Amino acid sequence: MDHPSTAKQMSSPLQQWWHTTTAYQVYPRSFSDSDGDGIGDIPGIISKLDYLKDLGIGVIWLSPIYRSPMDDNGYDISDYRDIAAEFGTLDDFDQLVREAKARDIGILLDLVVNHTSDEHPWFVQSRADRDNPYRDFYIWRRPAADGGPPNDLQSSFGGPAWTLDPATGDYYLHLFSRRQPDLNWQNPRVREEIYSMMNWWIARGIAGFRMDVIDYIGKQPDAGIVTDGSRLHDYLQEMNAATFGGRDLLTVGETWSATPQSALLYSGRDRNELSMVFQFEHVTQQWDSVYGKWRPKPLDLVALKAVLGKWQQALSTDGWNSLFWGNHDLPRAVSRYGDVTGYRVASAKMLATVLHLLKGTPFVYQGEEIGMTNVPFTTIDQYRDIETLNMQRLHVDAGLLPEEFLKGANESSRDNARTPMQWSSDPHGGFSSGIPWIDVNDNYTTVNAAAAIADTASIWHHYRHLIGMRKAHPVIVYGQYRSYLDDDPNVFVYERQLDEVRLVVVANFKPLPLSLTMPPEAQIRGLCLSSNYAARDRIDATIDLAPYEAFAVLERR
Ligand code: TEU
Repeated sequence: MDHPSTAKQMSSPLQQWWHTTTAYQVYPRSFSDSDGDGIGDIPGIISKLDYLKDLGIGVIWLSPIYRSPMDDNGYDISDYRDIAAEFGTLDDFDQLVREAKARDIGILLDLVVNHTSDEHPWFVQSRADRDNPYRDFYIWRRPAADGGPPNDLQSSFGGPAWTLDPATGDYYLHLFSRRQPDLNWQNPRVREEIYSMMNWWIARGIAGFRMDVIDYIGKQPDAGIVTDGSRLHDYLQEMNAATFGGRDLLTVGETWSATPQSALLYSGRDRNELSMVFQFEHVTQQWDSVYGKWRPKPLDLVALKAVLGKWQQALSTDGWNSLFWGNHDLPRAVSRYGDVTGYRVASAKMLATVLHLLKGTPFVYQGEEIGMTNVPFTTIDQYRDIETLNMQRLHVDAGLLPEEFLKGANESSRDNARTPMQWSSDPHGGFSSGIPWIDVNDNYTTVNAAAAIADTASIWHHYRHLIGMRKAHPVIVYGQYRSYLDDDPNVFVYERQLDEVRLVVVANFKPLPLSLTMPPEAQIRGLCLSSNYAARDRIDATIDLAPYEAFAVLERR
């Protein structure tokens, strides 16, 4: 096979520290509780930094830790410049930044600036009267002629995105819960306040930001436009110039609406916007067209490969990909894409292999590295998530049987990702000495970090190995992507190539042994870089794969 030798074009001219790093998402409420109140906290995170250092992590994304009434677990902020009491203090935070830095780990804050809490002083002022100087910090509209909401925009958590406020008789916009009023980004004072707050955190030594629903900030509610509003990219360029631009920070935007084309606008090298975005096409393509994630379709590997491959190609010479299977809003990766009944360990390792050898920055969601699974809650009372509880009410009111909703929630509720981190086989998985705010998954007695570290064949050691390989092999970071056997519904086969080095990755997505005929270009001999069964150092014309087997062979010409 004749590969175009375009090394210059492929080894990105602007190498960044976050190209070789692996990120880890901490959901503070569920990570580690130091004081026994059942809620994770910052001292708890500090106590686990060595664990993350051992895993090889270079940066931690913290879900929100700011002061908040916790209507949406901190994605509703009432004070951007303070820490929620249950998580600790600003001193704790400064100590976290220092201790992480001492281990070469950066801290990313979650920037939630599409909306605030309704308890934020800006909103308290804003709702007080029409002439208040803060009125225009939020989005207020007169009722429609019939007294109803100004238009039919819907909240992500169900129901209208407008709520009537009795104080002035106007409606305010909230694209999430009614306790999360949307900020008015068209108001320059709002933008100045946000930028000044960002600089305040940057001065405390953070490594960057994950930006919550950042594709919403250009919204044009009167036109029914939520994502990709006409001024979205102007705002991001303005933000970049006013805050993190030129400071070597990592910025990653959460953009459910992103396409490969818009991803280049966000992360293109001459755009001065963000380092990268989280794109969700591989997630949403598995949702039902009517019931969305509450009725997910069975995994379609051909479609999944097509989406991942499309993003690899589209951002191959400009822009940058993020890589992830899970986060705090998504089901557990091994439950969604793997097999937790017979092949939890093999399939979790297979998924990690496929993801970590792609081009982009991998994000590991807490617990993924030990193969934590969805939680089989048996009653709705065990759920805590506002989205799940709202949706349950709406669906059951509309006639769905509660047990049917529960089935969907078992597969798709955000709480699957939010049960406490399983550290050991101690009570409550070693997460807390008190009663956790949400039930621990019963499988903590076998699925836990202590057991995983003690077993060199564990999922944890596999992650650690892959994270280390990324630092050692530029082909993983910068190699050109090419796929094979695109129409095969069982296996994912791809190649990465950089200069004289080639890496071929083979992964069986099925709980069955398979015999595979490999195209001549994918047959190579070299070094086994990763495997979840016996090591392999060659790919011949035919190969037999074990259930969920995945391996990678590196060849140097
Ligand atoms: O999520 C954005 C978002 O659109 C989610 O509501 C998503 O559609 C849903 O969770 C998918 O199941 C971000 C945060 O990640 C999420 O935790 C927050 O609740 C939300 O913004 C509001 O801040």
